[in-house]
Amino acid sequence: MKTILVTAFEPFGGDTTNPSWEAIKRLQGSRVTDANIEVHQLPCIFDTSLAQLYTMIDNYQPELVISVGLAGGRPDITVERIAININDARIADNAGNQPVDTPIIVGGPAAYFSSLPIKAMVRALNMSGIPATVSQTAGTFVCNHVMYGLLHYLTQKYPAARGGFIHVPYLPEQATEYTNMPSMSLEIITSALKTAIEVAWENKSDIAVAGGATH
Ligand code: PCA
Repeated sequence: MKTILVTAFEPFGGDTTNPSWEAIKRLQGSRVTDANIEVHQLPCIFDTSLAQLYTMIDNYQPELVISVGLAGGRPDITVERIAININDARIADNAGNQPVDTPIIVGGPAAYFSSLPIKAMVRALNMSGIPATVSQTAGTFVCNHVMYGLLHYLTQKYPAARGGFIHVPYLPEQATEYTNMPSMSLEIITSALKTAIEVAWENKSDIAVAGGATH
C-alpha cells in the first residue's frame, strides 16, 4: 500500500482550535485509490515542526505529502504555488520564537515551487462548488517554513515524491470573534481537502489554465 502523508497544525496565536487539524484528522486512514492517508499534527514551532515532518517522511516514505494550515482572513481554500527561504514572524510561535529575516535553510535556494498540480486542484474544487484559488505566497511564518522545508527535504532525499501546501480559512465559530471575517464550515473544508488530495494523487502534471490568484 502506498502512503499519502497529510499534516496540519496545532492552534496558535491564542486560538483554541486550528481548522486545518480539525479537518484532516477526519481523513485518517481513508483511501485514495491505491494509497492510504496518514495524518499528523505538527507543532506551530519553527524548526521543531520540520524535525517532526522529516521523521514522519522517513517513517512512511510517502509518495505524496500535503501540508495544511490556517490562513485567517482569507475567504477561500488557497493552494500555495511557492515557498520562500525566509522566516519573518509577525507573532511568536508556540515556543516563543520570533525569527525576523532569517533563512530557513542557510545556503538553500531562494524558493521552491509546489510539485502539486495546483491549477487542477483549484479547478476541481471550483467545479464541486467550493471557493478556491491559487496563492502566490504562503506568508513568512511557520506555514511557509514547513512548505519550504518539505520541498527542500523531498528534493534532497526523495526526489520522486511530490509535495505542497494548502491554506484554509477560519471556521465560522472563530470568525464571530472579529468583524467582517470570512469563514468556511468544517464540513466544506474537510470535503475540499479530500478532493484536493485525490486530485493531487491522480494528476502528476498540472493543467495550464489562466490564473486568477488573489493572494
Ligand atoms: N497557520 C500559520 C502557522 C500554522 C497555521 O495553521 C501560517 O500560516 O503560517
